Amino acid sequence: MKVHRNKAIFGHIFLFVPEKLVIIPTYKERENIEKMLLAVMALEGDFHVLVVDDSSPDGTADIVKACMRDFPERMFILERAAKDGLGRAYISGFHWALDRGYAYIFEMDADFSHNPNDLIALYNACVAGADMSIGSRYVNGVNVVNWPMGRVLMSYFASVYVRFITGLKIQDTTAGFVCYRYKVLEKIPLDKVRFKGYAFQIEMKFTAWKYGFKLVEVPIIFTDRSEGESKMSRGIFKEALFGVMQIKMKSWFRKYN
Ligand SMILES: Nc1nc2c(ncn2[C@@H]2O[C@H](COP(=O)(O)OP(=O)(O)OP(=O)(O)O)[C@@H](O)[C@H]2O)c(=O)[nH]1
Ligand SMILES: [Mg+2]
Repeated sequence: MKVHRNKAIFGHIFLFVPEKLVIIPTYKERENIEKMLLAVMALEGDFHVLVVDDSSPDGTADIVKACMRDFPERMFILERAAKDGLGRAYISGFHWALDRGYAYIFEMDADFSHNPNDLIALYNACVAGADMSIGSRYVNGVNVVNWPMGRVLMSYFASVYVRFITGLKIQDTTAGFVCYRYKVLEKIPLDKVRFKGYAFQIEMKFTAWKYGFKLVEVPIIFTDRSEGESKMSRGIFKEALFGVMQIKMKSWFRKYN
């Protein structure tokens, strides 16, 4: 059942339609997920969580389901049959969130690179007028902890490159810590989004910007994962490198209205 936002606003008053949903995609996050879920549950402001797990072979989903017993109204899981990339996981999560009428929909990694306490700052930025707020590593210098210098430089210059090609006026174009207002995800044709990794993050920001939505960066400190293994791959990097040009070229033939 699709709950339209105007109905949802009505619902806030009469039916208590929930407001904030944090989507956390997981693949093999056994070491992190329980701690992360509890950190979000402990925040002020009744955040809900949807974990989108791609059948992690390490039992991540079982840990989530055990936690869900303690928070049946605020914690949910969407299980997908196979590992299919973070972009696709988010798209399924977005549909789930739109169907339920959440007003603010967040993206966040499971590995504590994003500090769950910063969800509140992202939320506040949207309440203050942003349509999409972005937890940004590069808005006040470079705020990345524990990444090797090579990876910091690569990520920083990737952002410079993306700005150059796309014209997007965002410092951290590949950021994956985001809050969308409902209307942004409702507007973007989600089934046309086809990238899976960093290019997915770029495409979402670029498309939101092209539709005229207001993007605001919120400074955050990003910390490298200390538990679990990295899923960063050459494929994801290549997708971003060439994907940016595709995103730009496709925009010449696309109408944003
Ligand atoms: N559902 C799903 N989640 C994924 C997939 N790939 C990565 N993730 C999750 O997406 C988030 C970001 O992935 P990371 O592996 O942390 O990627 P990264 O931050 O670029 O690199 P590292 O922190 O070095 O691993 C984490 O919560 C992952 O568990 C996937 O194919 N499917
Ligand atoms: Mg990570």
